[in-house]
Amino acid sequence: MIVIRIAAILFGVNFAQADDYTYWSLGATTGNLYGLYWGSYLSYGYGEQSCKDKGWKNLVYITSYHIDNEIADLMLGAADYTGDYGYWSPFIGMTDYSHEGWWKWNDDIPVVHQNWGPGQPDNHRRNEDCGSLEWPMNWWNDIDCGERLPYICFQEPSTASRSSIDNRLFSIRNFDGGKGTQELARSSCKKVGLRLAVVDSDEVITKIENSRNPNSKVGYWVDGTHNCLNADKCEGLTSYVCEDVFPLALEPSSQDEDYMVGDTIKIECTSSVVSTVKWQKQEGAPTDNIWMDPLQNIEPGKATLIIKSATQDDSAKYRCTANKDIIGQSRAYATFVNIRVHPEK
Ligand SMILES: [Ca+2]
Ligand SMILES: [Ca+2]
Repeated sequence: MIVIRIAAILFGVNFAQADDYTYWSLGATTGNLYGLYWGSYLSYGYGEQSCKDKGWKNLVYITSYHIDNEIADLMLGAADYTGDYGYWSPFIGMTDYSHEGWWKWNDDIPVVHQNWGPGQPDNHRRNEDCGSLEWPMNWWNDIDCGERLPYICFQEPSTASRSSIDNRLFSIRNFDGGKGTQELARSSCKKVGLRLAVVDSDEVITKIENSRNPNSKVGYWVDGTHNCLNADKCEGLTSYVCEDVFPLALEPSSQDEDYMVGDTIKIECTSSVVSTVKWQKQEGAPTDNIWMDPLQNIEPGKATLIIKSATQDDSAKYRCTANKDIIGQSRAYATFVNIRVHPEK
């Protein structure tokens, strides 16, 4: 029987200088997740690309007044978070550059719901083809696409909150100074580029419970259908559980582990987020933990393991790894495939 375990695991977290500041909020009505980025100001095209590279759908599409309200919540939260209550003008995902005056959201969705500021869009100097949000007015302006601005990314709930349990990563953390509130737990997760774990199924509870020290009697703050786990009362807790917002998924192309000597083996490993992906082969005893780079073809977001004429020496555990950078931290993910090369009969 062929069994492949696809386990995304977290095996390294490096803390480095944050250079991509972000603030997230979950839309109360739509379930969309929004992220405001202000670490590096980008032109419209680079902002759009940055959203996609980070695993978001795109720059935000504000297609209803519900989303206007959710964006207001995001911006109010970001102001509180940064202490900056002044003027912000982040890019949103709309342009009229293909046809002057015909505004569209990036996926060619016509702009029906409108929230323009007074006198906008005015195509000032005949050179304003990209949309921005003007805060705290919370209305839109058309602006030069080459301006460098903060930007708002979004993700719809299908992938924001319902990604496979295998790919969701949770980490239990302790408050620096003893006890803390759920609100402090939320902001502590955000500070390291995570969110307070969203409990939306029993599987999530099982996964978190399996990752805690079984002897621990400590309760944890979470979000979602429960406010805390492992505690009689949700108060005075010293720990909380953070969750990666967009866990990176790695998918090997082949479910086939068994080969014969002389076979050609090609296994692609594809990442759900644009990142550098690479195969490694385990050498020596498993406890030595030595990983070497085998022959492979590396492209953005994908690596293809190539074994041209397999020998029994190629029998080994292989891992496909990728890194995701978020708020100046690098998180490493891996998925494993065991290859067995059998002698000819
Ligand atoms: Ca225009
Ligand atoms: Ca304008």
